[in-house]
Amino acid sequence: MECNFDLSDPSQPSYQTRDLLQSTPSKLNPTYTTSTPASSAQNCVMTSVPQHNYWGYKSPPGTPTVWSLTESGSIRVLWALEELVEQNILESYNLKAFQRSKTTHAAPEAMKEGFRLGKSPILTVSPANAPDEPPTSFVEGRLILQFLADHYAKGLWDPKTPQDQARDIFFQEFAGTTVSTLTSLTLTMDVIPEATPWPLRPLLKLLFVPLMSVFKGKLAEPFEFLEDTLSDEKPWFGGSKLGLADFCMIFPLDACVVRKYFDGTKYPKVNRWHKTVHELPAYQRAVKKMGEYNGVKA
Ligand SMILES: N[C@@H](CCC(=O)N[C@@H](CS)C(=O)NCC(=O)O)C(=O)O
Repeated sequence: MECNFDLSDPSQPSYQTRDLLQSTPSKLNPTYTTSTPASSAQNCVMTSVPQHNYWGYKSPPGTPTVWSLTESGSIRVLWALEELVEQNILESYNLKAFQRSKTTHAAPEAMKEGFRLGKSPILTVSPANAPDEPPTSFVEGRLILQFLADHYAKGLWDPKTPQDQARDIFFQEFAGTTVSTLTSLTLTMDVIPEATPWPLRPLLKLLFVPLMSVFKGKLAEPFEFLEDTLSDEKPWFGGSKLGLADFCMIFPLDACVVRKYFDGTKYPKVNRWHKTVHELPAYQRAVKKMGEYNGVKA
C-alpha cells in the first residue's frame, strides 16, 4: 500500500504551522526535524487513499510542479511562484501547462494524473532529498498558497501585525467565497446565451440577460466594501504589504474587469490595486506562463 505521510506525529510542519497560524504571524515557517524522508514503516497510518494537501515528511519539500490550465485560477499560484523566484527564495519550479478544450472548455483528462478531479490549479511535490518519491498533491488555490507560504516563502508574505494577519485571512476567504461566487454566477448567466446556437440564442438572451444584470448588480456591495478596505497605509488586501489575500483576489477581479462587471471609475482604490498588480513583472510572467488568460494569448 502506498503511504508517504504521517498522521500520528504532531511535531510535523503541517501541525505546527496550523497551530501557529492561530497565534502569531512571525512563526509561520516550519522547522524540519530530520533530513531524511519519513520511512513508511515508521510514519504511516493505514489508509487506502494517499492523502493530498498534507506534507507528512520530516524533510522540506523540493522543487514544486504546478499543473496549470489556460484561463484558470492557477494565475494565483503562478504569480506567487514567480514572486518567490524573483526574490531568490525559490530557485525554480516546474510547469505543466494544459489547454482547455476548444469545444467544451474543459480541462484535459491528463490533469487527473496530478489529482483525481483534474481541476486547475494542482501543485505536486516530492521531498527535497528524495525527488523520486511519488509526489504529494496539493489542490484548492488558497490552500496551495498557504502551503507555499508555510514551506517556501521564508516569511515573505507574513503579515506585519496580528491585525493584518486577520485581514489577510479574511480577504483570502472573501475572495474565494463572496467575490468568486457572485462573479461565477454573473459569468454563467453571461456566457450561456453566447454559447447557445443561433436559433435559440435570442430566446435565451431574453431570459439570461436580466438574470445576469441581477447578479452583476449584487457585486456592487462587495466592491464598495473592497474599496473602503484599501488605504494609503494598507494598499494591499494583505495589509501594508502584499499578502496571500492579494493572490486570491486577483482571479475574480481579473474576470470582473475583463467581462466589464467592474467599473474602475466607481472604485478608484481597487482599480489602482488592480493596475499595480498588472504592472508587477512577476504577475506578467505568470500570465505568459499560463499561455492564455483573460482572452489574451501569450
Ligand atoms: N476550487 C478550486 C477550483 C478548481 C476549478 O474548478 N478549476 C477550474 C479552473 S478555474 C477548472 O479546472 N476547470 C476546468 C474543468 O472544469 O474541466 C480552486 O479554487 O482552486
